[in-house]
Amino acid sequence: MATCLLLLLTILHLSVALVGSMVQPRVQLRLVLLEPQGRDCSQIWVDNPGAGSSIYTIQPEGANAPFQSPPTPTPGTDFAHSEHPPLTDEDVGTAMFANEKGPADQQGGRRWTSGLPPPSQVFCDMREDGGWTVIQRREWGTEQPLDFERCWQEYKQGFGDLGGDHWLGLQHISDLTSQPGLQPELSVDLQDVDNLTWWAHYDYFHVDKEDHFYRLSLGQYSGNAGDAFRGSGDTDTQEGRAFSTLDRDHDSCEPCEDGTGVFTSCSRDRSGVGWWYSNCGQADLNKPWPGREGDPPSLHWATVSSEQALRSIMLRVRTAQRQKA
Ligand SMILES: [Ca+2]
Repeated sequence: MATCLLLLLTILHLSVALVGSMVQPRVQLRLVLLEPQGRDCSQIWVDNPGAGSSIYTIQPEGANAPFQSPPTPTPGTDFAHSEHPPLTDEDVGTAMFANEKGPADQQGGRRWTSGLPPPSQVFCDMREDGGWTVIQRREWGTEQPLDFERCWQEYKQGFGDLGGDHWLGLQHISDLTSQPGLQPELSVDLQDVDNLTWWAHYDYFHVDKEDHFYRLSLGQYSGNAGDAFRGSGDTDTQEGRAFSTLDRDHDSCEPCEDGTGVFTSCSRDRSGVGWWYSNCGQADLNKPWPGREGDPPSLHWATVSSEQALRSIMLRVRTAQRQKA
C-alpha cells in the first residue's frame, strides 16, 4: 500500500512538472520600482534617509492644480497636455525629457512642444542640511544653453531639462512656497569661473498666486554673495515686486533711464528674460550668459564681490514646519 501511494505521488509530481513546463504563465509579473514621493524634496529627505539627489515626483499640499503626470508621448509626437496650450514652432525650445539623452530635435527623439519638464517632477538636491527642491539651474558652457527669453505662459509652466538647465515654473514655485504650516527658505548658489562659491540665503521665500502676478516675498538675508534682491536702496529692491516677462510688464520703469536711453520694460527693452524686476534691480539670474572675456559677474547678481564671471547658478527651496509663536 505504501509503495502504491509513493508511486501515485511520484506520478502526480511528474505530471504537474510536465504540465507546468508546457503551460505558459498567464500573468506576467512586472517589477515596479517605487520611488519615494512627498509634498516636496524636504519631506522626501525626512521620510527616506539616504535618498540621493535625483528627480522625484512631488505633490505640494494645497496646490490649486494637481501635479499630474503627463501622458507618455510617442516618438516624434509633440507633447499635448490640457494645461499646456500648443505653441508655435518659434516657441519650441531645446528642452529634453529628463531621462532622454541627446537634443530634442534628434531623429526619433521625444520633444515637448512647449519645452516643459513633467509637471509632477522636480530635481531634489539632497544634502546634509536637508532636501532642497531646485527651482532654477543654469550652467555656463553647455553645448545647447537653455534659452530663457520666453513669454509669460512658459515662465508660468516651466521649461528645460530637469537633469540640467531648467526653470521649474512660477505656478509650481508658488504652490511649493504656499504650503500651509510650512516655512519655505531660499538658497541662491553661485559659482564663478575660478570655482569660488557664493551664496545668498533667505529665511523666508514666497511667490504669490498668478492673480498677484507671482509677487516675490523674502525674509532675512545671510550669506557671502550680498543681497542683490534688495539691491542698494528702496528703488532697487525686487522684494514685493511682481514677475515680468517679454509680454507682461509689471516692473517699476514708467519709464526708466540709463546711460543708453529711456525704456519702460526691463524684460522687453533690456534683458529679454523673465524676472521680478523693479527698475530693474540688481538680481537678474535668468539673463543670458555674457561673453567670457572681461565680462563682470554683476550682470546676474550685482552684489557678489567676485571679480570673475559666473559659471553656474542654482535656486533651491527647503521647507520646514513653521515654529509656533
Ligand atoms: Ca514698466
